[in-house]
Order: sequence, then C-alpha cells, then structure tokens
Amino acid sequence: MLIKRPADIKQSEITDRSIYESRRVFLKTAATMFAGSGGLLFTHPGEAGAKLQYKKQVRRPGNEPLTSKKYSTSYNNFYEFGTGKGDPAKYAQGLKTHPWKIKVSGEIRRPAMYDFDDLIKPHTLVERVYRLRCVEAWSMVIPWVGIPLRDIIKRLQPTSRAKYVAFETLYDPKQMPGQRPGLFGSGLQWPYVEGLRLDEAMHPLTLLAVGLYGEILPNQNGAPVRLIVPWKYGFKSIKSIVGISFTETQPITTWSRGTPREYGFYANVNPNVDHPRWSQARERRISSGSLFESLLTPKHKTRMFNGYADQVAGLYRGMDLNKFF
Ligand SMILES: Nc1nc2c(c(=O)[nH]1)N[C@H]1C(S)=C(S)[C@@H](COP(=O)(O)O)O[C@H]1N2
Ligand SMILES: [Mo]
Repeated sequence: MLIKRPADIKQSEITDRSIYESRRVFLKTAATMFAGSGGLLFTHPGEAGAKLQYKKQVRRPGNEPLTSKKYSTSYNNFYEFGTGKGDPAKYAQGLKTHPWKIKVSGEIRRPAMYDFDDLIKPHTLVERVYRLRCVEAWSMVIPWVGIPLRDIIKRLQPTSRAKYVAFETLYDPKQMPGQRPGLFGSGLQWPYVEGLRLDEAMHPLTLLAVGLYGEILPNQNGAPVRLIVPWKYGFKSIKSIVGISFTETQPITTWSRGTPREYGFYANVNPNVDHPRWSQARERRISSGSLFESLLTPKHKTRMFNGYADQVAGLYRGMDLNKFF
C-alpha cells in the first residue's frame, strides 16, 4: 500500500475513504506505478484515481482537519467546465489528459515541447498538506502530491533575463464547454493564463501538483498537472497546464485582465485588504462533515499570506500590499 494514512485524520474521513476505496476495487485496476531512478514513471498515465508513489513531507497549516476528498473533488472552480461549483465534476470527466504536451518557451536554455511524462519523470513526488483559500472566502485543507516547481525550473535552466513565469491552461472548446460562447459563458477570455514572479515560482512551497489524497488528480482538480501556490488566492493555482513560459516582463493574468480593480497580479491572501465587494477577513472552512455542517460552523479568521507569512513575507518586503494586491 503506497498510501499511509496520517495519524490525525478524523474518523469521519476514514469512513469516507474506506467506502471510496472499496468501491474502487470494482473499478478498473489501478494504473501500474513504479519508482524509477529516484523518480516516478507513469505506465498507464491519465487515470484519475490511480495510486501514486510519493515521499511524505507534511507541511501542515496548524492541525486542521483535512477537507474530505468528497468535497475537494465535487466543489470546484474550473470555469472551462462551467461556473457552478458542481459543473467541473460533471463536465470534466471526458477531458483527455494523456498524451499531454507542455510547451516550455521564452527565456530558457532549452525551449521545447515536452511530453508531460518526460517533464516530471526525473523528479521525486512529495505530499504536502496545504490550505487553499478561494477569493470567495472559503477554504479547503488538502493533501496534494506533486513536484516542487523549483526542481523543474532548475532543470530547465532559465536565462538571466527571466524574471517571471507565465502559465497557460489548455484551450479546447470541444472538450471544455465553458470556453464556448453561450450558455456556459463566464465572460472570461480563454485560455486561462496565470503568472508568478520567478522568485515566487522558485519558493520551496510552490508545487506543481499531479495528485491529491495519494492518487492521480481528478480532472475537475486540474489533471494532469496544476499549480498550487498556498499563500495566494486559489485563482493563481492554474489547472491543466499546457504552457510554461519564462519572461522578462510581468505576464497578463486572467482575472486581473477581466476585472483589474478586483484582482491583482500578486493575489496574496491578505485579511487586511478587502475585495471591493466583500471582506477577506474571515473564511468558511469546507471540512469533512456535510456541506450543511460547514455552513453552520463559525468562520475562521483569515491569516496573512494564508498562514505562511513566516516563510513568504520576505518576498514582499518593502512593497505596499494595498497597491500590489
Ligand atoms: N484553468 C483554470 N484554473 C483554475 C480555475 C479556473 O477556472 N480555470 N479556478 C481557480 C480557482 S478560482 C480556484 S479557487 C482553484 C480551485 O481549485 P480546486 O477546484 O482544485 O479546489 O482553481 C483555480 N484554477
Ligand atoms: Mo477561487
């Protein structure tokens, strides 16, 4: 068994999990995974739910209970599949995530079109428990499995001119109904694009996630590979990445292009800077009970940089965070 259960998972979640797993026994056998030379090889990639092998590196925000897998995989934002929280789980199932190419371009020694498997093969997967806080003032605590982005960037060797990293999601209206004009329309411009400063991308907390709860990412969570930047609002954590580009100038990002007054490039979680239409001081934790239960639970105070200030505040020293929101 590749998955070790953290000792502090609550009983209710264990029940959730064991029900889920016994159901899985009847599903197609999990993809065969084996550790290569320090890394991981996908032999049947792209199968959501297949087990991953990884190193546990728990970086847990406090001792908060995990959000149950049920909610982290059924209450999602992925506007390419509709704007309703339940839409991604419903409409993303047909997304073809293998083979998957990632174009690496810009200020980099060896720009190339990579096969996703080749890009991650040399690296060791790690598990990190991170809280992800949506700008809509709810948050989840999820065990992500991935590769520290810095490991990949070091291998790609950016040039000295690289100051930012730009990311792009797949554009394919045939597979992504939310990208078609009409019924599903969100008003966003496609493809979804995001960006980080190079030092943010190189920060040890920044993860390229390929799994959650020890298993390959479900499509609704951004399969086969998505970003996780735990000290920033959820919209920075771009899903289903097909492009990574190293740039000299600050890249355009989807939400700041759409509504620059409401969303900035930095998007650091900050209880002291309100969204123009609501406060960011508190958040609703989506936990392990029923959604109804989560709604009844008192809100948590939102912490500066989502609780990671001791590790990331230094990146923004001297910057006016009211201006660079
Ligand atoms: N391509 C793309 N990435 C995206 C989004 C999106 O609509 N499209 N939504 C973002 C938002 S607003 C949040 S809160 C997180 C949600 O991630 P989760 O569904 O895995 O919890 O994904 C982010 N990444
Ligand atoms: Mo979000």
